[in-house]
Amino acid sequence: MKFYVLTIFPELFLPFREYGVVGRAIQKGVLCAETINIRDFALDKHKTTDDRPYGGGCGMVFKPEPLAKAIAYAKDRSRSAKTILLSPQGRRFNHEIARELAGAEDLILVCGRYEGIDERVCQLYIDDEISIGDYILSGGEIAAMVVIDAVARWVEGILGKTESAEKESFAEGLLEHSHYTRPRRFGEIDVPDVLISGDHEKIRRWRMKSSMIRTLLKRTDLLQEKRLSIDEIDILKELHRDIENIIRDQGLCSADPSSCGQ
Ligand code: 4F9
Repeated sequence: MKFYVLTIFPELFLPFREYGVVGRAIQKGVLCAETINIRDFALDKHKTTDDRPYGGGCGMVFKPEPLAKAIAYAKDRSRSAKTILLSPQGRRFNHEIARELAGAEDLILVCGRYEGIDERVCQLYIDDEISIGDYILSGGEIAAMVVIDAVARWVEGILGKTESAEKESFAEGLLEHSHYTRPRRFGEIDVPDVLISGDHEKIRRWRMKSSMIRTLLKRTDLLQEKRLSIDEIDILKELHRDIENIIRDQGLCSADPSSCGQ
């Protein structure tokens, strides 16, 4: 899969392309992220890429010509590529969109700067707009890195055998279970016994429960949207019983404090 990243700051992508999962994928040749400097397509000797807004007001606007020429150059290199603008006005990026984009051959990512890009470039050249959240960044570059990183994880041959995007958090509609590694005791907290028991079925169920508890506490919305499996419903019922028992015991306590030894 190939990304063409259109930016006035290609240097920002240098370390990003060298390290981690993205760096390894590029080295293996499964992923390509080519930066195209929009400034190279500026028409004047000062290589200007911005101009004052028609109608007045503060801030500058990305000039249409260099941007259009840079997009045309990328399109020439890959005729099937979709052109995506990173913008706070786009559809909100999530793991489903990451998965969808990973199915594309090539993508052209346009990183805006200044107050925005000339509307006519949007109308003529942009196929899709993506936002990574409701805030204004100083440019689309960091958003493009977020998109490339998340999309890359879904591309065949990028994650190792032991890491699988399918099994990751969100793919199954739940948050991931808690993780532990050595030492067995840290900060006076022990690793749960079940994880040392060697009983794979118990471990699987413990992880499922941990995942359900985390999702329930931190992202109830995910749990409400998900179609739960029979096992997952069982775990929720088990948690429900646990909570009811706690409340019942507390109830007894407040009704008759002496019964709790107080
Ligand atoms: C892009 C913000 C994507 C959020 C681009 C200024 C942006 C952004 N998600 N902010 N330029």
